[in-house]
Amino acid sequence: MADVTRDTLVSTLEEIALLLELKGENPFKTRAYRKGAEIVQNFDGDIVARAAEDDLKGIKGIGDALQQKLHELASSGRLEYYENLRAEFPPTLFELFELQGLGPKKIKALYDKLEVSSVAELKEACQGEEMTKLAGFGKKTVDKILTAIANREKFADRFRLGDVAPLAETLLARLRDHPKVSRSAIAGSYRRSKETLHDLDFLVATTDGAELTAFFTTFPEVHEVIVQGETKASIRLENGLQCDLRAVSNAHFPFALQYFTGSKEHNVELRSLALKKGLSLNEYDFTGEGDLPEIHEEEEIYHALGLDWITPELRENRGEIEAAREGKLPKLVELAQLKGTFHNHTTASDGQNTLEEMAEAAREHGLQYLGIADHSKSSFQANGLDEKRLHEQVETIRKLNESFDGFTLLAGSEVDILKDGSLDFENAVLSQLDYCVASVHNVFNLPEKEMTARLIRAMENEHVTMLGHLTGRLLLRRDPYALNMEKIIDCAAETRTVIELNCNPWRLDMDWRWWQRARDKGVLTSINPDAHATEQLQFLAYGARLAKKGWLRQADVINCLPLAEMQKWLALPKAKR
Ligand code: DGT
Ligand code: CA
Ligand code: CA
Ligand code: ZN
Repeated sequence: MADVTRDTLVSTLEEIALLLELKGENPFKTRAYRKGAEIVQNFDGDIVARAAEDDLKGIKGIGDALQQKLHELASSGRLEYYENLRAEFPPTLFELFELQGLGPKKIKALYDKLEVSSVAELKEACQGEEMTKLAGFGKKTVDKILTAIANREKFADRFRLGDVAPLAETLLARLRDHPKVSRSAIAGSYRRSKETLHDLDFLVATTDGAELTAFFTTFPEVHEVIVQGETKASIRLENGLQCDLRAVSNAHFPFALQYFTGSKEHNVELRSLALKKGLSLNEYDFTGEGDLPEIHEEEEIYHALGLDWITPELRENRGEIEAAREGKLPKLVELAQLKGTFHNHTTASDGQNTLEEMAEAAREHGLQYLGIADHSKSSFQANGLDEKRLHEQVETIRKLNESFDGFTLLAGSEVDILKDGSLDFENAVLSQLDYCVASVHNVFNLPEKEMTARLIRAMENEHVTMLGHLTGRLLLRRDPYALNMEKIIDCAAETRTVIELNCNPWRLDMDWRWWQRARDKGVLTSINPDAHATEQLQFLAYGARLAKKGWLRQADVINCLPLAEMQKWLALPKAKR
């Protein structure tokens, strides 16, 4: 069954409303769906579970017809009414729904007045004259649409690490379990934990390449076989992701693993280093005059070149080879070293699980503490808490803590950074909390100077423990807002403000390329899942991978501190941290 979340319910109802509107249905009907979407979005409780159990009676604004549809969707993962409705429109119309900044009203105007029903048609319309004749489509709007289309093209054929990882591991396990496979791996950008990937590079050691490529091309997820040979196959999956398989002998496996892990830039450096030692390195072997090193494992290739083994995450030719030669590679942080996390949501704002459920899940994860940082009042779209509700939540947390043994909830807030850099709560309110995450959730389009000043002002507040999702980027969807990163990092170092490493696969923000610099200036990080549901605590694994990619060590990550030390650290004034 498809994974139904609150978002699924909300976006399905909203889409139904829009499709009914496009059909010219009675406005009362469309309004009922739109209102329903809003109620589901803001419902205080596990609306998905209640819908699945057909327990929606008495929720104001959700009538019988909507109840029945929400139940069907939540319990089966499908909604026949919605599927039939969609089938009445050209499938390309739904591309428009994915475009950043194109709301229902505009889609309706484009569809009704200009008969635009695909991104290609929209682009054409933007480049012509007709668009400017439409009300609400001034030059600014048209430019925005063109940017969104350009982004869509730029991001085509790429996938977010977290979106493909579960499937990648499933496919790998299938290869690993094949009786004729002795070793297997996913190399390429996946092994290097890049935040987005073009394709997956599977590798197997086997005596029967042809059998393995045949096996691979008959996986049920295959949409299209691109090539299939004796040692190599490429497939495209139903979700559009390309997967390559290379079958090699057990003796060649370490070389192939090294080569196909990349990066290309890292490999170029490595090969030139090998040449200086009279060795030629390729994807199969070392070749050269005289005695050749005997290689069974990938790490022995590095050792043969006088290097320490380099974690795949670091293989980007950003100083790792030199560090490996000098024995100066950092001991990188590991997932298992995380003792707690700070940025998590509950049903009090836009999360899907209650405080108790989140606490239980964190304990099951083996965490000693879980920080609750629900949204603040200005994030009304996320049902942000006002001072009164925040105060009640803090009281509830303190009470719950009395019932726990060996586990603690921390009371925080993800407080909005307002346009001028002031915060959504007064200091008197913030000082009641254990910590505070400060984030930008609106007015993303400030010029660089103003946006930088806005964040600096927030960091200068004594109560701001850390900045949340620093640049606001949504991978493959929305670019970061304009920031002077050097200044931000300097200010974080001076004010002792932590910069979060947000592990949501859509964010992975701050970008890994900046961490080395931040770390060298003494900036600390907190690896935070920004969990809006219990299962999203799993995002910590992506955070750990990206932290490695940023050269971070255990000491750079505050949530590696055990609870008691963490509390001592939080009790210090910022300047002493
Ligand atoms: P992407 O774009 O996310 O798939 O990134 P990669 O790094 O996985 O790139 P991919 O799949 O084209 O190739 C996998 C690895 O194979 C790459 O990281 C390094 C190696 N490789 C591929 N082509 C070349 C090449 O022309 N020269 C060198 N030195 N290495 C290559
Ligand atoms: Ca690749
Ligand atoms: Ca590839
Ligand atoms: Zn946020």
